[in-house]
Amino acid sequence: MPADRPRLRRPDVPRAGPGIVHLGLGAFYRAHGAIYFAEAMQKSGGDWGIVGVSLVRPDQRDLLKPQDFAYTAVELGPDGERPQVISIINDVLVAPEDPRAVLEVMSARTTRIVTLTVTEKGYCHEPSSGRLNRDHPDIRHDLANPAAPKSTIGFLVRALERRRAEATRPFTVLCCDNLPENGRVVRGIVLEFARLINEGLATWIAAEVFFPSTMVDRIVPATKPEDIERLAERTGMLDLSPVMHEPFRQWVVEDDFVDGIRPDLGAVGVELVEDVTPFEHMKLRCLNGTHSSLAYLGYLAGHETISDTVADPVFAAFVRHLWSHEIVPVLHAPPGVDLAAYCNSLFERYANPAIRHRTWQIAMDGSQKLPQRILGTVAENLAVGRIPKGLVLAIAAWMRYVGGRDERGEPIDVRDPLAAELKALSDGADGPVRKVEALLGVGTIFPPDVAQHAGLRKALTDCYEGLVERGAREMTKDVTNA
Ligand code: CS2
Repeated sequence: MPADRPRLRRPDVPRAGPGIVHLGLGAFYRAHGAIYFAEAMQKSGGDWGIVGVSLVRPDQRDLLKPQDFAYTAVELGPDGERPQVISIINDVLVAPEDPRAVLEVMSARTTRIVTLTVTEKGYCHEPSSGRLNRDHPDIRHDLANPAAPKSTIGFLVRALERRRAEATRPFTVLCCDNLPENGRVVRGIVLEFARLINEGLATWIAAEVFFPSTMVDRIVPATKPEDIERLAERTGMLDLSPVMHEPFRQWVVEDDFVDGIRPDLGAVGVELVEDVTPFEHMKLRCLNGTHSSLAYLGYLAGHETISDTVADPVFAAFVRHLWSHEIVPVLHAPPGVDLAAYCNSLFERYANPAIRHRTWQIAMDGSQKLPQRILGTVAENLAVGRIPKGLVLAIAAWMRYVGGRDERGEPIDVRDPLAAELKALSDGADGPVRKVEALLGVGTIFPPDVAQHAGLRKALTDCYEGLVERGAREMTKDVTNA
Protein backbone atom coordinates (compact mmCIF):
# COMPACT_ATOMS: atom_id res chain seq x y z
CA MET A 1 0.00 0.00 0.00
CA PRO A 2 1.50 3.38 -1.00
CA ALA A 3 1.25 4.80 2.52
CA ASP A 4 3.88 7.45 1.83
CA ARG A 5 1.45 9.48 -0.29
CA PRO A 6 -0.52 12.35 1.20
CA ARG A 7 -4.15 11.52 1.85
CA LEU A 8 -6.80 12.77 -0.58
CA ARG A 9 -8.27 16.10 0.56
CA ARG A 10 -11.64 17.63 -0.05
CA PRO A 11 -11.43 20.22 -2.84
CA ASP A 12 -11.61 23.77 -1.57
CA VAL A 13 -15.14 24.60 -2.75
CA PRO A 14 -18.15 25.60 -0.65
CA ARG A 15 -19.97 22.70 0.95
CA ALA A 16 -23.56 22.12 -0.22
CA GLY A 17 -26.27 22.63 2.39
CA PRO A 18 -28.03 19.44 3.54
CA GLY A 19 -30.83 17.96 1.48
CA ILE A 20 -30.49 14.18 1.26
CA VAL A 21 -30.03 11.38 3.77
CA HIS A 22 -28.80 8.17 2.20
CA LEU A 23 -29.27 4.81 3.94
CA GLY A 24 -26.83 2.03 3.03
CA LEU A 25 -23.77 3.94 1.85
CA GLY A 26 -21.89 1.61 -0.47
CA ALA A 27 -19.86 1.75 -3.66
CA PHE A 28 -22.85 1.60 -5.99
CA TYR A 29 -24.53 4.74 -4.69
CA ARG A 30 -21.26 6.65 -4.52
CA ALA A 31 -20.64 5.76 -8.20
CA HIS A 32 -24.20 6.42 -9.37
CA GLY A 33 -26.81 8.50 -7.47
CA ALA A 34 -24.25 10.68 -5.65
CA ILE A 35 -22.58 11.63 -8.95
CA TYR A 36 -25.91 12.51 -10.58
CA PHE A 37 -26.85 14.67 -7.58
CA ALA A 38 -23.46 16.41 -7.61
CA GLU A 39 -23.77 17.17 -11.31
CA ALA A 40 -27.36 18.40 -10.91
CA MET A 41 -26.23 20.86 -8.23
CA GLN A 42 -23.34 22.03 -10.37
CA LYS A 43 -25.71 22.68 -13.26
CA SER A 44 -28.74 24.14 -11.54
CA GLY A 45 -27.79 24.84 -7.90
CA GLY A 46 -29.86 23.84 -4.84
CA ASP A 47 -28.82 22.38 -1.51
CA TRP A 48 -28.53 18.64 -1.92
CA GLY A 49 -25.57 17.72 0.26
CA ILE A 50 -25.73 14.11 1.45
CA VAL A 51 -25.50 12.60 4.92
CA GLY A 52 -24.66 8.94 4.40
CA VAL A 53 -25.75 6.30 6.90
CA SER A 54 -24.10 2.92 7.31
CA LEU A 55 -26.57 0.50 8.82
CA VAL A 56 -24.12 -2.20 9.84
CA ARG A 57 -20.39 -1.48 9.81
CA PRO A 58 -18.27 1.62 10.49
CA ASP A 59 -15.77 0.95 7.64
CA GLN A 60 -17.03 3.56 5.18
CA ARG A 61 -17.10 6.29 7.80
CA ASP A 62 -13.66 5.33 9.07
CA LEU A 63 -12.15 5.38 5.58
CA LEU A 64 -13.90 8.52 4.38
CA LYS A 65 -13.68 10.75 7.45
CA PRO A 66 -9.91 11.45 7.21
CA GLN A 67 -10.64 12.60 3.62
CA ASP A 68 -13.45 14.85 4.85
CA PHE A 69 -15.81 12.48 2.99
CA ALA A 70 -14.37 13.22 -0.46
CA TYR A 71 -13.55 10.25 -2.68
CA THR A 72 -12.45 9.42 -6.20
CA ALA A 73 -14.80 7.85 -8.72
CA VAL A 74 -12.75 6.12 -11.40
CA GLU A 75 -14.32 5.45 -14.76
CA LEU A 76 -12.90 2.24 -16.23
CA GLY A 77 -13.18 2.49 -19.99
CA PRO A 78 -11.76 0.02 -22.49
CA ASP A 79 -9.28 2.78 -23.46
CA GLY A 80 -8.16 3.92 -20.02
CA GLU A 81 -9.16 5.27 -16.62
CA ARG A 82 -10.67 8.65 -15.81
CA PRO A 83 -10.68 9.66 -12.12
CA GLN A 84 -12.76 12.51 -10.69
CA VAL A 85 -13.08 13.65 -7.08
CA ILE A 86 -16.63 13.75 -5.68
CA SER A 87 -17.36 15.88 -2.62
CA ILE A 88 -21.11 15.84 -2.13
CA ILE A 89 -21.05 13.79 1.10
CA ASN A 90 -21.04 16.02 4.19
CA ASP A 91 -21.02 13.38 6.89
CA VAL A 92 -21.39 9.64 7.48
CA LEU A 93 -23.26 8.24 10.48
CA VAL A 94 -23.00 4.66 11.71
CA ALA A 95 -26.48 3.63 12.78
CA PRO A 96 -25.65 0.95 15.39
CA GLU A 97 -23.36 3.43 17.19
CA ASP A 98 -26.03 6.11 17.45
CA PRO A 99 -29.46 5.35 16.00
CA ARG A 100 -30.88 8.51 17.59
CA ALA A 101 -28.55 10.71 15.56
CA VAL A 102 -29.81 9.01 12.41
CA LEU A 103 -33.44 9.64 13.36
CA GLU A 104 -32.52 13.23 14.16
CA VAL A 105 -31.11 13.98 10.73
CA MET A 106 -33.92 12.09 8.96
CA SER A 107 -36.44 14.17 10.89
CA ALA A 108 -34.78 17.51 10.09
CA ARG A 109 -36.83 19.87 7.94
CA THR A 110 -33.85 20.27 5.57
CA THR A 111 -33.95 16.57 4.65
CA ARG A 112 -36.21 16.45 1.63
CA ILE A 113 -35.20 13.13 0.11
CA VAL A 114 -34.14 9.84 1.72
CA THR A 115 -32.38 7.64 -0.82
CA LEU A 116 -31.82 3.91 -0.26
CA THR A 117 -29.32 1.30 -1.42
CA VAL A 118 -29.58 -1.31 1.30
CA THR A 119 -29.51 -4.30 -1.11
CA GLU A 120 -32.37 -6.72 -1.61
CA LYS A 121 -32.08 -8.26 1.85
CA GLY A 122 -32.18 -4.85 3.55
CA TYR A 123 -35.96 -4.53 3.20
CA CYS A 124 -36.78 -7.40 5.58
CA HIS A 125 -39.36 -8.68 3.15
CA GLU A 126 -40.25 -11.93 1.45
CA PRO A 127 -38.81 -11.72 -2.05
CA SER A 128 -41.44 -14.01 -3.61
CA SER A 129 -44.43 -11.97 -2.37
CA GLY A 130 -42.95 -8.52 -1.67
CA ARG A 131 -44.52 -8.51 1.84
CA LEU A 132 -42.94 -7.53 5.13
CA ASN A 133 -41.34 -10.41 7.01
CA ARG A 134 -42.81 -9.80 10.46
CA ASP A 135 -40.65 -12.49 11.98
CA HIS A 136 -37.41 -10.84 10.92
CA PRO A 137 -35.42 -10.21 14.11
CA ASP A 138 -34.72 -6.58 13.17
CA ILE A 139 -38.41 -5.91 12.52
CA ARG A 140 -39.33 -7.41 15.89
CA HIS A 141 -36.65 -5.30 17.50
CA ASP A 142 -37.86 -2.13 15.78
CA LEU A 143 -41.47 -2.66 16.79
CA ALA A 144 -40.36 -2.89 20.42
CA ASN A 145 -37.76 -0.06 20.35
CA PRO A 146 -39.20 3.09 18.79
CA ALA A 147 -36.26 5.36 19.63
CA ALA A 148 -33.46 3.11 18.40
CA PRO A 149 -34.29 1.22 15.21
CA LYS A 150 -31.98 -1.17 13.38
CA SER A 151 -33.69 -1.78 10.05
CA THR A 152 -34.22 0.47 7.05
CA ILE A 153 -37.97 0.10 7.43
CA GLY A 154 -37.78 0.94 11.14
CA PHE A 155 -35.76 4.10 10.45
CA LEU A 156 -38.11 5.24 7.69
CA VAL A 157 -41.28 4.73 9.68
CA ARG A 158 -39.97 6.14 12.98
CA ALA A 159 -38.59 9.24 11.23
CA LEU A 160 -41.86 9.74 9.39
CA GLU A 161 -43.75 9.28 12.65
CA ARG A 162 -41.69 12.08 14.12
CA ARG A 163 -42.21 14.38 11.17
CA ARG A 164 -45.94 13.81 11.41
CA ALA A 165 -45.91 14.60 15.14
CA GLU A 166 -43.87 17.75 14.50
CA ALA A 167 -46.03 18.73 11.51
CA THR A 168 -42.99 18.78 9.22
CA ARG A 169 -43.48 18.05 5.55
CA PRO A 170 -42.40 14.42 4.88
CA PHE A 171 -39.43 13.45 2.74
CA THR A 172 -39.61 11.58 -0.53
CA VAL A 173 -38.36 7.97 -0.26
CA LEU A 174 -36.23 7.19 -3.30
CA CYS A 175 -35.31 3.51 -3.52
CA CYS A 176 -32.25 2.81 -5.68
CA ASP A 177 -32.12 -0.96 -5.24
CA ASN A 178 -32.69 -3.63 -7.89
CA LEU A 179 -36.21 -4.59 -6.85
CA PRO A 180 -39.12 -4.74 -9.27
CA GLU A 181 -41.27 -1.58 -8.98
CA ASN A 182 -39.00 -0.70 -6.11
CA GLY A 183 -40.92 2.38 -4.90
CA ARG A 184 -44.24 0.53 -4.76
CA VAL A 185 -42.68 -2.46 -3.00
CA VAL A 186 -41.01 -0.28 -0.36
CA ARG A 187 -44.22 1.72 0.13
CA GLY A 188 -46.12 -1.53 0.76
CA ILE A 189 -43.56 -2.74 3.31
CA VAL A 190 -43.45 0.66 5.06
CA LEU A 191 -47.25 0.77 5.28
CA GLU A 192 -47.42 -2.77 6.65
CA PHE A 193 -44.94 -1.87 9.38
CA ALA A 194 -46.66 1.45 10.13
CA ARG A 195 -50.01 -0.32 10.49
CA LEU A 196 -48.51 -2.50 13.19
CA ILE A 197 -47.74 0.67 15.15
CA ASN A 198 -50.62 2.99 14.48
CA GLU A 199 -53.35 2.97 11.85
CA GLY A 200 -53.43 6.79 11.74
CA LEU A 201 -49.73 6.94 10.94
CA ALA A 202 -50.19 4.45 8.11
CA THR A 203 -53.05 6.51 6.66
CA TRP A 204 -50.93 9.68 6.84
CA ILE A 205 -47.96 8.00 5.13
CA ALA A 206 -50.21 6.59 2.41
CA ALA A 207 -51.55 10.07 1.67
CA GLU A 208 -48.52 12.32 2.18
CA VAL A 209 -45.33 10.36 1.48
CA PHE A 210 -44.21 9.66 -2.08
CA PHE A 211 -42.17 6.65 -3.15
CA PRO A 212 -41.24 7.08 -6.79
CA SER A 213 -39.96 3.90 -8.41
CA THR A 214 -36.58 4.06 -10.11
CA MET A 215 -34.44 1.93 -12.40
CA VAL A 216 -30.75 2.27 -11.61
CA ASP A 217 -27.91 0.96 -13.73
CA ARG A 218 -24.13 1.10 -13.59
CA ILE A 219 -21.72 -1.77 -13.10
CA VAL A 220 -19.60 -1.08 -10.02
CA PRO A 221 -17.32 -3.95 -9.01
CA ALA A 222 -15.96 -3.97 -5.47
CA THR A 223 -12.77 -1.89 -5.14
CA LYS A 224 -9.64 -4.03 -4.82
CA PRO A 225 -6.33 -3.18 -3.09
CA GLU A 226 -4.61 -2.99 -6.49
CA ASP A 227 -7.14 -0.35 -7.62
CA ILE A 228 -6.17 1.81 -4.64
CA GLU A 229 -2.50 1.40 -5.46
CA ARG A 230 -2.88 2.18 -9.15
CA LEU A 231 -4.89 5.30 -8.38
CA ALA A 232 -2.31 6.51 -5.86
CA GLU A 233 0.45 6.03 -8.46
CA ARG A 234 -1.53 8.05 -10.95
CA THR A 235 -2.72 10.94 -8.79
CA GLY A 236 0.02 11.12 -6.17
CA MET A 237 -2.69 11.10 -3.46
CA LEU A 238 -3.88 8.22 -1.31
CA ASP A 239 -7.64 7.62 -1.44
CA LEU A 240 -8.50 4.61 0.73
CA SER A 241 -12.08 4.39 -0.52
CA PRO A 242 -12.32 5.09 -4.24
CA VAL A 243 -15.12 3.59 -6.33
CA MET A 244 -14.53 1.93 -9.69
CA HIS A 245 -17.24 2.07 -12.34
CA GLU A 246 -17.93 1.47 -16.02
CA PRO A 247 -18.57 4.46 -18.34
CA PHE A 248 -22.26 3.55 -18.86
CA ARG A 249 -24.92 4.83 -16.51
CA GLN A 250 -28.70 5.07 -16.56
CA TRP A 251 -31.29 6.30 -14.11
CA VAL A 252 -34.99 6.27 -14.86
CA VAL A 253 -37.10 7.90 -12.16
CA GLU A 254 -40.84 8.44 -11.73
CA ASP A 255 -41.33 12.17 -11.40
CA ASP A 256 -43.37 11.93 -8.25
CA PHE A 257 -41.68 13.83 -5.40
CA VAL A 258 -43.27 15.41 -2.31
CA ASP A 259 -44.36 18.90 -3.47
CA GLY A 260 -42.34 18.34 -6.64
CA ILE A 261 -39.14 19.15 -4.73
CA ARG A 262 -36.04 17.50 -6.18
CA PRO A 263 -32.67 18.31 -7.72
CA ASP A 264 -32.66 19.16 -11.43
CA LEU A 265 -32.12 15.54 -12.45
CA GLY A 266 -33.46 16.04 -15.97
CA ALA A 267 -30.54 18.41 -16.70
CA VAL A 268 -27.97 15.64 -16.17
CA GLY A 269 -29.49 12.84 -18.19
CA VAL A 270 -31.87 11.22 -15.70
CA GLU A 271 -34.99 10.04 -17.53
CA LEU A 272 -38.04 11.33 -15.67
CA VAL A 273 -41.04 9.21 -16.57
CA GLU A 274 -44.57 8.48 -15.40
CA ASP A 275 -44.16 4.72 -15.09
CA VAL A 276 -40.82 3.05 -14.56
CA THR A 277 -42.14 -0.56 -14.63
CA PRO A 278 -41.17 -1.45 -18.23
CA PHE A 279 -37.65 -0.05 -17.72
CA GLU A 280 -37.28 -1.89 -14.45
CA HIS A 281 -38.41 -5.21 -15.94
CA MET A 282 -36.09 -4.79 -18.88
CA LYS A 283 -33.08 -4.06 -16.71
CA LEU A 284 -33.73 -6.65 -14.00
CA ARG A 285 -34.39 -9.42 -16.48
CA CYS A 286 -31.95 -8.62 -19.30
CA LEU A 287 -29.06 -7.40 -17.16
CA ASN A 288 -29.37 -8.75 -13.64
CA GLY A 289 -31.01 -12.02 -14.77
CA THR A 290 -28.09 -12.86 -17.07
CA HIS A 291 -25.56 -11.47 -14.59
CA SER A 292 -26.76 -13.97 -11.98
CA SER A 293 -26.94 -16.80 -14.54
CA LEU A 294 -23.35 -16.13 -15.66
CA ALA A 295 -22.28 -15.74 -12.03
CA TYR A 296 -23.42 -19.22 -10.88
CA LEU A 297 -22.47 -21.10 -14.03
CA GLY A 298 -19.27 -19.10 -14.55
CA TYR A 299 -18.20 -19.62 -10.94
CA LEU A 300 -18.79 -23.38 -11.13
CA ALA A 301 -16.85 -23.49 -14.41
CA GLY A 302 -13.91 -21.78 -12.71
CA HIS A 303 -14.24 -18.26 -14.17
CA GLU A 304 -13.32 -15.44 -11.83
CA THR A 305 -15.06 -12.47 -13.45
CA ILE A 306 -17.94 -11.72 -15.80
CA SER A 307 -15.54 -10.50 -18.50
CA ASP A 308 -13.56 -13.77 -18.23
CA THR A 309 -16.84 -15.71 -18.42
CA VAL A 310 -18.10 -14.03 -21.60
CA ALA A 311 -14.63 -14.26 -23.16
CA ASP A 312 -15.30 -18.02 -23.14
CA PRO A 313 -17.27 -18.65 -26.38
CA VAL A 314 -19.51 -21.21 -24.64
CA PHE A 315 -20.81 -18.59 -22.23
CA ALA A 316 -20.92 -15.85 -24.86
CA ALA A 317 -23.26 -18.02 -26.94
CA PHE A 318 -25.24 -18.95 -23.83
CA VAL A 319 -25.95 -15.38 -22.75
CA ARG A 320 -27.05 -14.43 -26.27
CA HIS A 321 -29.31 -17.48 -26.27
CA LEU A 322 -30.88 -16.40 -22.97
CA TRP A 323 -31.69 -12.96 -24.37
CA SER A 324 -33.01 -14.02 -27.74
CA HIS A 325 -34.87 -17.23 -26.85
CA GLU A 326 -35.97 -16.89 -23.23
CA ILE A 327 -35.96 -13.32 -21.91
CA VAL A 328 -36.83 -10.92 -24.72
CA PRO A 329 -39.74 -13.01 -26.11
CA VAL A 330 -41.71 -12.47 -22.87
CA LEU A 331 -40.72 -8.82 -22.32
CA HIS A 332 -42.53 -5.60 -23.26
CA ALA A 333 -40.09 -3.03 -24.54
CA PRO A 334 -40.23 0.37 -22.82
CA PRO A 335 -41.29 3.18 -25.15
CA GLY A 336 -38.61 3.90 -27.76
CA VAL A 337 -36.29 1.03 -26.76
CA ASP A 338 -34.99 -1.60 -29.20
CA LEU A 339 -34.45 -4.66 -27.00
CA ALA A 340 -32.05 -6.42 -29.38
CA ALA A 341 -29.82 -3.33 -29.43
CA TYR A 342 -30.12 -3.04 -25.63
CA CYS A 343 -28.90 -6.63 -25.20
CA ASN A 344 -26.05 -6.11 -27.67
CA SER A 345 -24.86 -3.16 -25.63
CA LEU A 346 -25.11 -5.27 -22.46
CA PHE A 347 -22.78 -7.78 -24.03
CA GLU A 348 -20.25 -5.04 -24.79
CA ARG A 349 -20.46 -3.88 -21.17
CA TYR A 350 -19.91 -7.42 -19.82
CA ALA A 351 -16.93 -7.90 -22.13
CA ASN A 352 -15.14 -4.72 -20.93
CA PRO A 353 -11.87 -6.23 -19.67
CA ALA A 354 -11.19 -3.20 -17.44
CA ILE A 355 -14.14 -4.23 -15.22
CA ARG A 356 -13.03 -7.07 -12.93
CA HIS A 357 -16.48 -7.92 -11.57
CA ARG A 358 -16.19 -11.19 -9.71
CA THR A 359 -18.73 -13.94 -10.30
CA TRP A 360 -18.54 -14.61 -6.56
CA GLN A 361 -19.63 -11.02 -5.79
CA ILE A 362 -22.70 -11.24 -8.04
CA ALA A 363 -23.52 -14.73 -6.70
CA MET A 364 -24.14 -13.27 -3.23
CA ASP A 365 -27.67 -13.15 -1.81
CA GLY A 366 -29.18 -15.31 -4.55
CA SER A 367 -32.20 -16.13 -2.36
CA GLN A 368 -33.11 -12.44 -2.51
CA LYS A 369 -32.33 -11.96 -6.18
CA LEU A 370 -33.69 -14.97 -8.09
CA PRO A 371 -37.40 -14.03 -8.00
CA GLN A 372 -37.18 -10.65 -9.74
CA ARG A 373 -34.19 -11.51 -11.92
CA ILE A 374 -35.05 -14.98 -13.19
CA LEU A 375 -38.23 -16.55 -11.81
CA GLY A 376 -40.61 -13.97 -13.33
CA THR A 377 -39.22 -14.73 -16.79
CA VAL A 378 -39.41 -18.47 -16.08
CA ALA A 379 -43.06 -18.23 -14.98
CA GLU A 380 -44.00 -16.29 -18.11
CA ASN A 381 -42.29 -18.85 -20.34
CA LEU A 382 -44.13 -21.67 -18.54
CA ALA A 383 -47.40 -19.81 -19.03
CA VAL A 384 -46.93 -19.94 -22.81
CA GLY A 385 -46.01 -23.63 -22.68
CA ARG A 386 -42.22 -23.29 -22.97
CA ILE A 387 -39.55 -24.60 -20.60
CA PRO A 388 -36.73 -22.02 -20.68
CA LYS A 389 -33.84 -24.47 -20.42
CA GLY A 390 -31.06 -21.89 -20.12
CA LEU A 391 -32.62 -20.17 -17.12
CA VAL A 392 -33.53 -23.55 -15.65
CA LEU A 393 -29.85 -24.47 -15.89
CA ALA A 394 -29.00 -21.20 -14.12
CA ILE A 395 -31.37 -22.11 -11.26
CA ALA A 396 -29.81 -25.58 -11.05
CA ALA A 397 -26.38 -23.91 -10.90
CA TRP A 398 -27.61 -21.75 -8.01
CA MET A 399 -28.78 -24.96 -6.29
CA ARG A 400 -25.35 -26.49 -6.76
CA TYR A 401 -23.71 -23.30 -5.57
CA VAL A 402 -25.67 -23.07 -2.32
CA GLY A 403 -24.81 -26.72 -1.68
CA GLY A 404 -21.39 -25.26 -0.90
CA ARG A 405 -18.92 -27.33 -3.02
CA ASP A 406 -17.52 -26.42 -6.42
CA GLU A 407 -16.77 -28.83 -9.24
CA ARG A 408 -13.37 -29.72 -7.82
CA GLY A 409 -14.87 -30.43 -4.42
CA GLU A 410 -13.55 -27.19 -2.91
CA PRO A 411 -15.76 -25.36 -0.42
CA ILE A 412 -17.62 -22.24 -1.67
CA ASP A 413 -17.90 -19.20 0.58
CA VAL A 414 -21.67 -18.76 0.14
CA ARG A 415 -22.90 -15.35 1.29
CA ASP A 416 -26.66 -15.27 1.65
CA PRO A 417 -29.05 -14.54 4.52
CA LEU A 418 -30.46 -18.05 3.97
CA ALA A 419 -27.06 -19.73 3.47
CA ALA A 420 -27.30 -22.02 6.49
CA GLU A 421 -30.90 -23.03 5.79
CA LEU A 422 -30.19 -23.72 2.11
CA LYS A 423 -27.10 -25.78 2.88
CA ALA A 424 -29.01 -27.81 5.48
CA LEU A 425 -31.79 -28.48 2.97
CA SER A 426 -29.30 -29.56 0.34
CA ASP A 427 -27.21 -31.71 2.71
CA GLY A 428 -30.30 -33.29 4.24
CA ALA A 429 -31.63 -34.57 0.90
CA ASP A 430 -30.26 -37.57 -0.92
CA GLY A 431 -29.57 -37.31 -4.66
CA PRO A 432 -30.56 -34.72 -7.26
CA VAL A 433 -34.33 -35.40 -7.24
CA ARG A 434 -34.66 -34.83 -3.51
CA LYS A 435 -32.22 -31.93 -3.39
CA VAL A 436 -34.10 -30.08 -6.14
CA GLU A 437 -37.39 -30.81 -4.41
CA ALA A 438 -36.12 -29.58 -1.05
CA LEU A 439 -34.80 -26.30 -2.43
CA LEU A 440 -37.88 -25.68 -4.59
CA GLY A 441 -39.88 -25.92 -1.39
CA VAL A 442 -38.45 -22.64 -0.04
CA GLY A 443 -41.61 -20.59 -0.42
CA THR A 444 -39.99 -17.19 0.15
CA ILE A 445 -38.03 -17.76 -3.08
CA PHE A 446 -40.14 -19.95 -5.36
CA PRO A 447 -43.77 -19.01 -6.05
CA PRO A 448 -46.18 -21.97 -6.33
CA ASP A 449 -46.71 -21.66 -10.10
CA VAL A 450 -43.01 -22.30 -10.61
CA ALA A 451 -42.36 -24.74 -7.75
CA GLN A 452 -45.25 -27.05 -8.63
CA HIS A 453 -44.83 -27.16 -12.39
CA ALA A 454 -44.10 -30.81 -13.23
CA GLY A 455 -42.21 -30.07 -16.46
CA LEU A 456 -40.03 -27.54 -14.72
CA ARG A 457 -39.22 -29.90 -11.86
CA LYS A 458 -38.14 -32.55 -14.30
CA ALA A 459 -36.00 -30.14 -16.36
CA LEU A 460 -34.43 -28.75 -13.21
CA THR A 461 -33.57 -32.20 -11.91
CA ASP A 462 -32.03 -33.16 -15.28
CA CYS A 463 -29.93 -29.99 -15.23
CA TYR A 464 -28.83 -30.60 -11.67
CA GLU A 465 -27.81 -34.16 -12.52
CA GLY A 466 -25.99 -32.91 -15.59
CA LEU A 467 -24.08 -30.36 -13.53
CA VAL A 468 -22.97 -33.06 -11.12
CA GLU A 469 -21.99 -35.51 -13.83
CA ARG A 470 -20.70 -33.34 -16.67
CA GLY A 471 -20.00 -29.93 -15.18
CA ALA A 472 -21.23 -26.39 -15.83
CA ARG A 473 -19.37 -25.70 -19.07
CA GLU A 474 -20.58 -28.85 -20.87
CA MET A 475 -24.16 -28.34 -19.69
CA THR A 476 -24.07 -24.72 -20.80
CA LYS A 477 -22.95 -25.83 -24.25
CA ASP A 478 -25.76 -28.37 -24.40
CA VAL A 479 -28.64 -26.09 -23.46
CA THR A 480 -27.43 -23.41 -25.87
CA ASN A 481 -27.32 -25.85 -28.77
CA ALA A 482 -30.47 -27.81 -27.93
C1 CS2 B 1 -25.12 -7.24 -10.02
C2 CS2 B 1 -25.55 -5.77 -9.95
O1 CS2 B 1 -24.09 -7.70 -7.97
C3 CS2 B 1 -25.08 -7.91 -8.66
O2 CS2 B 1 -25.98 -8.64 -8.30
O3 CS2 B 1 -25.98 -7.92 -10.88
O4 CS2 B 1 -24.91 -5.11 -8.93
C4 CS2 B 1 -25.33 -5.05 -11.28
O5 CS2 B 1 -23.96 -4.90 -11.56
C5 CS2 B 1 -25.98 -3.69 -11.30
O6 CS2 B 1 -27.34 -3.83 -11.00
C6 CS2 B 1 -25.80 -3.00 -12.64
O7 CS2 B 1 -26.61 -1.88 -12.70
